[in-house]
Amino acid sequence: MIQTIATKPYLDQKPGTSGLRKKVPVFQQEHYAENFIQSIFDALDGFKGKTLVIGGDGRFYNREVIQKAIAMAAANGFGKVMVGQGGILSTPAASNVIRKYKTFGGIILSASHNPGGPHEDFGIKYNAGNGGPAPEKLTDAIFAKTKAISSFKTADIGAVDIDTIGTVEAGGMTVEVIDPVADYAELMESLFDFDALRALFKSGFRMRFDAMHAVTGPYAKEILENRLGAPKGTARNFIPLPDFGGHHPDPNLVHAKHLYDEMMGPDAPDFGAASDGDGDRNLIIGKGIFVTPSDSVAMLAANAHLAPGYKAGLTGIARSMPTSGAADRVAEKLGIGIYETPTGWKFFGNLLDAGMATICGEESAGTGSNHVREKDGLWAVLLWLNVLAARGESAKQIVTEHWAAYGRNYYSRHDYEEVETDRANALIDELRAKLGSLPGTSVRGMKIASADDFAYHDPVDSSISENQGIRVLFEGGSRVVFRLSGTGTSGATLRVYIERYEPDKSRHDLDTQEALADLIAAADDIAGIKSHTGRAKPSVIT
Ligand code: VG1
Ligand code: CO
Repeated sequence: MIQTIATKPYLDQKPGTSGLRKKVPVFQQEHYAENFIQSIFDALDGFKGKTLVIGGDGRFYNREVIQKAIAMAAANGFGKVMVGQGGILSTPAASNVIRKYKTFGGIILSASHNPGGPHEDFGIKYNAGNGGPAPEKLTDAIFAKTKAISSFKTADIGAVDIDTIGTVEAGGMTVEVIDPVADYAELMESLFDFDALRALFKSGFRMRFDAMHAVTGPYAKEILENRLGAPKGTARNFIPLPDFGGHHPDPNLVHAKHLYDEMMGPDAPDFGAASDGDGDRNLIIGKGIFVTPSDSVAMLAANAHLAPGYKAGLTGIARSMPTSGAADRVAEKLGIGIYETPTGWKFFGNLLDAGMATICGEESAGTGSNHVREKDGLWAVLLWLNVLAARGESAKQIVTEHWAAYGRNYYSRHDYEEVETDRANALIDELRAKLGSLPGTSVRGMKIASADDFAYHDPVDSSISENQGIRVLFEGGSRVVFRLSGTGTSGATLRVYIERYEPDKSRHDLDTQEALADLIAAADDIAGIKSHTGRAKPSVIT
């Protein structure tokens, strides 16, 4: 049954910020997916007879690759695979299954917030036994294997039924099809005060959760409506579709604008939220107020002790470098550690495993904790609900009180998508070349205090990750950060992150773009964004 099939390397299989992401037609090339999966296995040791978790966000091509992965796992000697029914497992749910059943690791098929469909995006990533994304050392090893691969192993077992819960034998290996929601719902129930949340909904609290036709639909239905008694219709767009209904499953102010508009409208529900393609991101909008992801991390950290799972307090907070410093002020007040990592959840794993951080967050709508080793969209929503229930206040009150206590970090990210790669690289190269000469100079009346290319020294394993984003820091604490996306699949995406701290309570209700106008102009002066990209304005502002 086991076959060894000759193949040729593809040279473009370098994992990015979160796994390998390419257009579906790229993945459909002969042996393209097989090469990458075999390279994952070739970079690992000691999995013979062990269990592999396989699941995905249900996007186009998910089922096909799941079948390939099952057959290859059998041929490579895994003893068992656990696969989500219908091929579905949200990224945080997969992380939980890996941890709960102490499996060897897992393969997650997703391109996350990127669109899906025959001409859109697909992705594959590997998560290790701690439930977290493969660290850089491993992704580098996988990439090296992809460049040298000459054959892969698969088993001729035909299509395995992944739609019926239960256990079957295939190719000398056990395949267990599991309920994708049950273990995750149980975990959430162990962390949050479900009685208080049921009482909240019973009291007439209204919420809207937009699953964006992506993977969190079944999770939100089960948890919010079935277990917590939220009215039917609370979860919207809850059926996962292979093309996400033709939309970007990216919960931001552009792609979830309908939700924003509803939350700002006269008949807004009390609370609005959305999640992305694979369920690890969250968008939080209170009635009449949008909560910036960077603020959300800080506010959740400041209030987490109100939820049963965190009543002992936090050991530390970690945030990615471009994420605003709002969380730093909370850590300072709590007297706990604060860690600044490069972009991408894989950098939080060591801190979480070592017990140095309890809550982590990224400005890109990613928040999570030590309950799994991925960011977790629904978890963030439930923690917000638990805080609202415990404090008996509205989201707007909580946000404004937080700003009053800690000051407000005005924050925005400007994305220039699908820029020609050469032009984007030229911008970064030029910027890098002049970093040394920037400190001490002034732009738009603001003096630059320092400028560098962020390098991370992991305090747990001492590894060093360089060139993780260019920071220009001004006197007084404002900053602009520039980096190129590592998740896009066509051209280059330039991300510009802009932040200004405002301690003065009487200046906490400015429009964000206006509050940052000088810095936005300065970013262009410093990096020549318009001239390099040829764009007059960003494609997406969040
Ligand atoms: C983006 C975000 C980053 C996030 C990554 C994966 O990466 O900026 O914070 O961890 O996506 O998120 P990049 O390299 O494009 O900036 V997900 O929800 O797409 O797995
Ligand atoms: Co995601």
